[in-house]
Amino acid sequence: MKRFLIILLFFLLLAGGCSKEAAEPPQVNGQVEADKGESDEEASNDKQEVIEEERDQEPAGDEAPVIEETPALEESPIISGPDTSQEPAAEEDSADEEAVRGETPQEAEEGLEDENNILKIRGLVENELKLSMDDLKAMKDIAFEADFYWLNSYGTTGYTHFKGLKLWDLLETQALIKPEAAIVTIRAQDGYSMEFTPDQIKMEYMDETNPDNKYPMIIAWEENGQEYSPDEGAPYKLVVGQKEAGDVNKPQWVSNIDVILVE
Ligand SMILES: Nc1nc2c(c(=O)[nH]1)N[C@H]1C(S)=C(S)[C@@H](COP(=O)(O)O)O[C@H]1N2
Ligand SMILES: [Mo]
Repeated sequence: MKRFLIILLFFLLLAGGCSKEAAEPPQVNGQVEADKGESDEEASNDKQEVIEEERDQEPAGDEAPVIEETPALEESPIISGPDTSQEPAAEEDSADEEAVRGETPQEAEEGLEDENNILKIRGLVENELKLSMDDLKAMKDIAFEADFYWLNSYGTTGYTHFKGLKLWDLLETQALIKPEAAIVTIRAQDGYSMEFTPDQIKMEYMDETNPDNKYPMIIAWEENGQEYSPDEGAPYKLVVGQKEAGDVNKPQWVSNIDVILVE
């Protein structure tokens, strides 16, 4: 009997070893990411690329160096896809975050109102701001309007006309950004976010088809002559040109901005 059991065990081990080998295919750098349902096929595909870029810490441009240990240095913004760790339930979730970010009781109270159409600027600034679209429109001296060229990760290109405000001027002259500020996170209502250093916000961007043109990074409220409708989320979009020819800039455009957080 004992002998029989030993033989049985032996065969079981043998069988187990084989099936394990068969069950584990070679590693193919698992790149199956859930498609979060963008309307066009191309967009959902390049969102996948964005997620991969984040995983690899690889900048979007061809020539930019791979940044391994230290994200958020000069060259490339940190691209993050929708942050699924912050799900579920957007509303409860933002309440949580506000608690974490240490708002005053008064602000927490205000959080009960519908602030969906309000652009918030918080963190390392002298003036934390809550701006309506009318507030933005009134800041005529820092307004900017132009056709912005875009390139996405599929190589599709185009121009979109935007009207908005120069983000650096907004931070510097209205929010009064503090000198120790190191990272500015532009976060959308769906959790999509981009981080930039102050220098990346301050710098001028270009357009590979009009290399002499200079574009500031802007917060737009109007696209191709139409104001964003608050029914479709917070009516503000971050728009940025290219750092250099080939720079894949479109994924950096953050729609439906909820908050600009300075840290
Ligand atoms: N809030 C938010 N902004 C976003 C995204 C997103 O998923 N959520 N996707 C980005 C990507 S990958 C692209 S290509 C562009 C698409 O811009 P469009 O929606 O105007 O075509 O938006 C970017 N901004
Ligand atoms: Mo995209």
